[in-house]
Amino acid sequence: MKIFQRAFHKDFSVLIKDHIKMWDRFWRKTDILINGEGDIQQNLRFNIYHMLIAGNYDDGFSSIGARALSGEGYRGHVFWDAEIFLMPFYLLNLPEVAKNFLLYRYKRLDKARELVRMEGYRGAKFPWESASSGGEETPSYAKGLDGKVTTVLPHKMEHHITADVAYAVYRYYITTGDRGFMERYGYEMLFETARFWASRVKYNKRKDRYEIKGVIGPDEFHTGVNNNAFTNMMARWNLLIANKLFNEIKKTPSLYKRLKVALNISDAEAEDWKIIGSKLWVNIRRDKVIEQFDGYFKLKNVNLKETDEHGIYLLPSDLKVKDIEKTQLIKQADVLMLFFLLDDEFDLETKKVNFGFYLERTLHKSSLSPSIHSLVASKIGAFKRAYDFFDLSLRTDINNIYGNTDTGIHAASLGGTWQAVVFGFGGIKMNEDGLSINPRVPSRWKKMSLSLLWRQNLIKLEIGHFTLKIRFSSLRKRPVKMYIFNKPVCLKPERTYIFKKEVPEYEWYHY
Ligand code: IFM
Repeated sequence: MKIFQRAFHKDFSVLIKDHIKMWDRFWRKTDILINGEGDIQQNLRFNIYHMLIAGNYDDGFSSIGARALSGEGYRGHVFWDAEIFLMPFYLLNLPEVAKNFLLYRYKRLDKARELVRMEGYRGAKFPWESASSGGEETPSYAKGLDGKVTTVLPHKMEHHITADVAYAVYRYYITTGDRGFMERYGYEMLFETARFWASRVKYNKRKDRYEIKGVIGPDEFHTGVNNNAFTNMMARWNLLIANKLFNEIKKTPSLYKRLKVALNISDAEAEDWKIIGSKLWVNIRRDKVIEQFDGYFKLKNVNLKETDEHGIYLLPSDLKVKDIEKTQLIKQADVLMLFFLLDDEFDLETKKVNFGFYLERTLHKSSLSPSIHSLVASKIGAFKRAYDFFDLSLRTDINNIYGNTDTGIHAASLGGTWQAVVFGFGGIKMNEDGLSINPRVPSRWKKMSLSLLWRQNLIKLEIGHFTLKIRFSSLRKRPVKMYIFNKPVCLKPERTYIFKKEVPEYEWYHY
């Protein structure tokens, strides 16, 4: 309000000058320069522009809805799209906005506590679709693939959102190093979400393992499934990180005492998080294929053949929409999401085998799917696929790929596409012990240049096929540890370093 009042009293010529200056600053911070083909640069800027106009810092009053600021689709509701798909763009460019995403959730933590109490669980559980109050806003009906309105159950079952928010909290912490945030909000969010999972699991005595029954994973074609691998692995991560952090804060007795008392957590409860997390069940076949949920392998395997003009598999004409759930066909990346979020927990072979397996079964009926496929394809060296999926994701709204851009921009695909460029092609990874950069620039591009903020260091990168030029400025003037082309290095501020990559790895892996 104050900003508006001040603006009203200013001369237009001053306002326009400030406006241009501000946009200039935004673009200098966030632009990615591509020396490459066609309209890629323009389309990427279209993506970045839409993220820039939607990003805000309002002390957690709002977050970003599934259609950003451009339309009324999903009634402006906030999904996991915000923390998992969009947030990384802000995190590495405008961390205050990323913090705002998390404050939005924190300010609704009491509501999330109320949600679990109503369902007989403990801790806090975020709603699948969230708006102003923080209550569950998901409608119980939606249009199916055939255009018919049917009842849906994500509000009752799509529980992975709770671990997704927890994951974003920790990602914010390792990227910014913002301990103040953790002490005021972050630990509480991680402990309360772990508590939810600890009450949500069921112990299978006969098999000595914990299970999570009756959920919907990212693939919304299959409802009420047991042990969805993505949900279980994310819950496991949530429980284990909460246990680790709980033990870590013991080194700061005042904080430990304050949180223990405020949240009524005993040491034994935090130990249980570790035990439950370590025994959460995920079925991995001998050939390393991860079963999306219990019984998935027994479902009918449909041999997809025909594709549309974008190379996406078409639903066979003799398959009725109501029968999809009886098949192995999936709506969007589900198991593959694990390689994107929990990369280090899987070896390369597991990633390759699963990519091949699920690629043949995915219909990409959600705009969240192509960018994740691009990212995972980059990780396993399937570069042609990585590029094609990136290109498709990039054009989601410019080319109205899903036919519903009139209801708004697909926000998750904006952020997902950005991540396909920065984390996929740029090979950037935020690890606890340092930033890792292992780029694989597409063969069609000469180079790409970008900058990012890592723990208050502004890092500028120029990435070619064989070289990586890097320079950073820092208020703290301290050297920074990084991993470049998988080798540990310690770089000093205000110096230019050039690293050489020995082998270009174009398209060495084919799918
Ligand atoms: O969050 C997504 C979900 O994964 C698939 N359906 C659309 C939602 C909003 O974009």
